[in-house]
Amino acid sequence: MLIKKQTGIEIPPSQITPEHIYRSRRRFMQGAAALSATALLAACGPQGNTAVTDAPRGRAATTGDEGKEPGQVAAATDELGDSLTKYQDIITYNNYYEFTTDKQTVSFMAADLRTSPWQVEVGGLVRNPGVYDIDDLRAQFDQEERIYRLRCVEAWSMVIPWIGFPLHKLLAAVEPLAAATHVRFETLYDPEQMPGQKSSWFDWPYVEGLRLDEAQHDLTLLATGLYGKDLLPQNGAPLRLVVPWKYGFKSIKSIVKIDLVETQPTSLWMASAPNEYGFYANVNPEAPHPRWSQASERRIGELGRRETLKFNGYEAQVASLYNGEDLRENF
Ligand SMILES: Nc1nc2c(c(=O)[nH]1)N[C@H]1C(S)=C(S)[C@@H](COP(=O)(O)O)O[C@H]1N2
Ligand SMILES: [Mo]
Repeated sequence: MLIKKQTGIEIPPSQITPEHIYRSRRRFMQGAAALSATALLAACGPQGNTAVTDAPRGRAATTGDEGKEPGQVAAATDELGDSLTKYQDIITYNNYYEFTTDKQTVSFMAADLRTSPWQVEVGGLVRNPGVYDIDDLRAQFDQEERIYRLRCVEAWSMVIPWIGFPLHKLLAAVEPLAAATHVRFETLYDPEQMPGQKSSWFDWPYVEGLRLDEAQHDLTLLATGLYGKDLLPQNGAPLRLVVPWKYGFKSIKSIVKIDLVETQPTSLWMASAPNEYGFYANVNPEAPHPRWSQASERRIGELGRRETLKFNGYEAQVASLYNGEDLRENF
């Protein structure tokens, strides 16, 4: 296996937007429009249902370029003015234990993961269970760009321009039953393709969960791409969750199953180290991990450290989800 550190051509974020020639990214303009709203993080209410009966709009055009260059993005910073992390860093510094625990080797190990065809089973306590082809998900739900901070519990962070659609749109389409209180997500289980799953250190497949109101929050995204391109395997292709106010491990990759359930799901991390990883995992600088502080973080691409923000900087949007709850107790 080839293990070498990649050193791509570095493009300053400030140059990405204007100079790049627009390359047939379907719905890019809608994405840009959605971005200006989400970049300001204004009112984050549900935006209405997208019915299953919507006419398919055809397959997303891919760039046909599996190379290591970023595609078009709509802004060079997040809403706090922080620069986007370089594409090269986002695709070469990864956590994906199904392949390896070595962050700089994941991209090589995961390169051949078959991400097409791909189906996602959505069921459990819903009125309209269904099996969705990834192409249908892309076609049925408008793909928008969302620039989010990603904060790993290991205390490094990035700013990533995702492409995807809010989970609440898919939930509205399947219609959760009144008894549903939580959403449970599962990653592909395929030890032949994912050699890390042969390790008995973890109880595979990777599982994560959200409370239903968290899952329905407009910030909660199902991502299909980043930097204007389809996701690469190392980032969780073809479909991964992104919950920007929680530690990165909640943002489960390569999802094959989404279930509405009536009890709090036990995640892979809760099962493997219950004293270290809780269900909520909201970013909280005042609640240290048992083995290290969470007060500051290392932004990939920057020197030095920066202070960690409560709820990863999304406090205004999400604090009301936890009114009256003990955030240190619900770690
Ligand atoms: N299936 C699966 N999802 C996963 C992980 C994993 O090991 N397996 N790692 C998590 C962790 S710890 C982080 S920080 C993020 C990293 O996402 P990135 O590699 O796209 O930056 O993915 C999360 N999702
Ligand atoms: Mo992480």
